[in-house]
Amino acid sequence: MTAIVVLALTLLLAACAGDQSAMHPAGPYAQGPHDLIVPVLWIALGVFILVQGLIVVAIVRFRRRNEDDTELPVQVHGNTRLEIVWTIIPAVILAAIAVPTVQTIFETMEEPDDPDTLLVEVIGHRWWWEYYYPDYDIYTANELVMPVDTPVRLELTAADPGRSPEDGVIHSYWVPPLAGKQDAVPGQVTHLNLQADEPGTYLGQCAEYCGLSHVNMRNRAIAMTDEDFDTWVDQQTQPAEVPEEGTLEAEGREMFYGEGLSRSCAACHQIWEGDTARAPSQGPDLTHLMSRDEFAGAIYDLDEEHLRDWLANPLEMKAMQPERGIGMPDLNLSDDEVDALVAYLLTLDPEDS
Ligand code: HEC
Ligand SMILES: [Cu+2]
Repeated sequence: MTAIVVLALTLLLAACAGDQSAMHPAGPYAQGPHDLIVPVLWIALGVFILVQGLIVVAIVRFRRRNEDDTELPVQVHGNTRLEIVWTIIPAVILAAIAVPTVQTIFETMEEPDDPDTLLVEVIGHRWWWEYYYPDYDIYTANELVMPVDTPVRLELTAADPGRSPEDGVIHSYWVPPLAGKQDAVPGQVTHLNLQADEPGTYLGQCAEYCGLSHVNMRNRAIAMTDEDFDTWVDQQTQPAEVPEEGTLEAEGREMFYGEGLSRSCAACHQIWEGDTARAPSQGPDLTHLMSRDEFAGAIYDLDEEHLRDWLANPLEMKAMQPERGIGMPDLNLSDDEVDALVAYLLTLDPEDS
């Protein structure tokens, strides 16, 4: 018995650990909701103790003491004064909670008036997040890179069948330490404000069940100092470098564009080399892949070993449905092909150039 209680408590507390918790707000748009949750929890605890306490008192005091105990307690059914009291008290409590709640909703939804506000377009896909920074023409995936102490205004939507074969489903954007949740709906634009007070990495998770790999649809917000953010923008706006001819990397690049493969990677992924306009692609933009820390919906560390596994066996790495056009297909690559492709992908690091 004790073991079960300890286990349950541990699991319960584990849910509050780490930095994916709304109970550790790290910016004003999370602070507002947090400052509502805490007093409401205390009020709810008070109501819980009162109601449960009365039940216990009733059970003990009015229990049937023996076979002959037929005496009923005083009946209060239909007592007008009591009815009024226990209607008014909850009504007052709910009204008292509603006023600051509505106020907070308006405050957190309002377009920030800070002229430095960064606009980012977000598209929920099965099962990863795409980011587009219209001011800089930057495409990236799964990591929302943002400057610290500056409001970020997200314009959210979800992939719809018009653009890719994925059929449209609703996702929900949620980075608990920075803001509440907001649905991302195909064919519709919703908004969410975020802001981080301190540089750091804040964990998030898609919060609306969206199919097979919903659980593998994670996300991160990375808040940087203004200086680091400017450097990041500089790097991301550079085209990818083309590897020197005759190298393994160059061979990988050829394959990326379909040479010798059953399907070209470029059909679904963009690696922008500066000679065309940047455009959205069906899968994540890979131009500066290696500037990210993790991949595939932020579930794997982005390193050589995981990339190798991903290309060799994507369907074992993540539950996807390529037969329905969702996720990355298995292209049956040989070891040599994986070697060349991985060598090329590893060059996609703006810090090296
Ligand atoms: C039919 C479209 C399609 C093709 C073809 C395809 N991919 Fe993908 N790829 C995707 C999708 C969709 C994802 C995102 C899957 C997810 O995270 O759920 C992805 C993810 C990736 C990622 C991880 C990116 C990230 O930041 O999460 C890499 C790397 C990658 N693909 C490389 C390749 C390479 C190399 C090829 C060619 C050998 C290739 N892909 C072919 C659709 C495709
Ligand atoms: Cu989702």
